[in-house]
Amino acid sequence: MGFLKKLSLFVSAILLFVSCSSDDSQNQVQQKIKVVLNVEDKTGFVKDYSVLKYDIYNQDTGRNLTGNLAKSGVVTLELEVGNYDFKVDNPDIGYALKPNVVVDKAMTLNLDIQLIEPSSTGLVISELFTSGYSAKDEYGQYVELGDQYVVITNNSQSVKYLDGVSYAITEHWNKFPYNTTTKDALSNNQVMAALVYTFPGTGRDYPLAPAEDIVLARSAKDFSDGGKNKLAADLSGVDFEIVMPERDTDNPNAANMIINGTTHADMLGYGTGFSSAFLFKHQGDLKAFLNKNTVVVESMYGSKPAFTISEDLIIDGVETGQVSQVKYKSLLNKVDRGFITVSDTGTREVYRRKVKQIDNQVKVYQDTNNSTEDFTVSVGQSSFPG
Ligand SMILES: [Ca+2]
Ligand SMILES: [Ca+2]
Ligand SMILES: [Ca+2]
Repeated sequence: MGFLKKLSLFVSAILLFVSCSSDDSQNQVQQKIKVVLNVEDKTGFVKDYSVLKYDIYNQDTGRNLTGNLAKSGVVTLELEVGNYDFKVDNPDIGYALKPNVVVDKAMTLNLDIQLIEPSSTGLVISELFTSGYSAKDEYGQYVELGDQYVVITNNSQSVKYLDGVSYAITEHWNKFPYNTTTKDALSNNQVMAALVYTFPGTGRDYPLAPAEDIVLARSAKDFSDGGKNKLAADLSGVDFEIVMPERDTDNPNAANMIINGTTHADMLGYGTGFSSAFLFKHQGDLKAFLNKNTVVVESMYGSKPAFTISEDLIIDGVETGQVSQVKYKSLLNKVDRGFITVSDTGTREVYRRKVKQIDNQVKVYQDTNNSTEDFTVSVGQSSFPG
C-alpha cells in the first residue's frame, strides 16, 4: 500500500470515528434518565420538605438544575447522562450533600438531612415594662406591678430558637454596694440571677424568624378590665406567661414558662428596675446546671436561691434602674456597659430599644451592648390584646 493510500485510510478512520462519537454524544444529550431524589430528616423535625431547595450541578455542562422539594421530600427529575453534585439546603434548617454521582441509569438517591444546630444568639430584649400603675396583682399588695411584660426579638438574619432560653434578673440591686457573693461573681465574669424563668421546648419547638418578636408577661390577662382602666395594659394575647403554683391565673392561650427560681412572686423585675434583666442559655441539662450553681441568699422574703451565671452564657442584657440611683452596676460591661433609667414606680415608663435601621421593611434594633445609647424611655405601656 502506498503512503497516500495509507494516509487516506487513516484520515477516513478518523473521520468515521469523529462522526460516530459525535452521533453518540448527541444521542446521550437527548436521552433523559429518571432520578428520584428521596430526602429525609431522620429526627422527624422537618414535616414539610418544600421549604428545602435542591441544587443539582452537572459537572460536564456546568449547568444547575434548581427547585423546591415536594412536601413529602421526594422529587422526580429527568437528567442527562453525566456526573452530578447533589445539594439540598435551607440555611435556617439544614442541608444534605452528595457530590460526584454518576447518572447513567434510572436511580433513586436517598439523602439524609443534617439539621443546623439550634441557636439563640441574636435574641434581644427590645421592650421591657416593669413600672406599671394601678393594676392589682394576684397578691393585692404590689398593685402597680401587675401588667409587667418583656418583648424579645430575633435581631439576626436567621431563625433563632427560644427553647431553653431563660429570662432572669440580677440578684444584686444596682443602687446598693456589692456583697461578697456578688463581688466574687463579677470578678469571675459571672452574674448572680435572682429569678429564672425558662422557655419550654426541647430544642426546636419555638422558632423565631428574623425580626419576629414574642411577648412574655407576668400574667396573660386583661389588666385594663375591658378598657375601663386605661392606665393598665391588656396582656390577654401575649405568647408566654408565668404561672405560680398558687394564687395565680393561667390563660390557656399563653404557654407557661418553666419556673426555675423566683423571689416571692411572678415578677419580671422590681418597679424601678434596679435588678437588671438578661437572657441566657445553658446547653444541656439546665436544672442540673442551676443546682450546681446555686447560692442560698437571705432576703426580706426569707432565704431563696440565687444562681451564678457566667458571662459567656448571656445572650443579651439591659442594665435598668432608677434615675440617679445606679451606683453599682449589676451586669458586666461586656453585656451592657451603660444603663437606662426610669424616674419611679407607677410612672408607666417603658424601656424601649431604638430601631437602628429598616431593611426591606424589616426593623433591625440597635445593639451595641450599651443601653445608654441603645434604649429610650417613653411613657405608656403596650397592649397585647387576645
Ligand atoms: Ca402570673
Ligand atoms: Ca397559660
Ligand atoms: Ca446586647
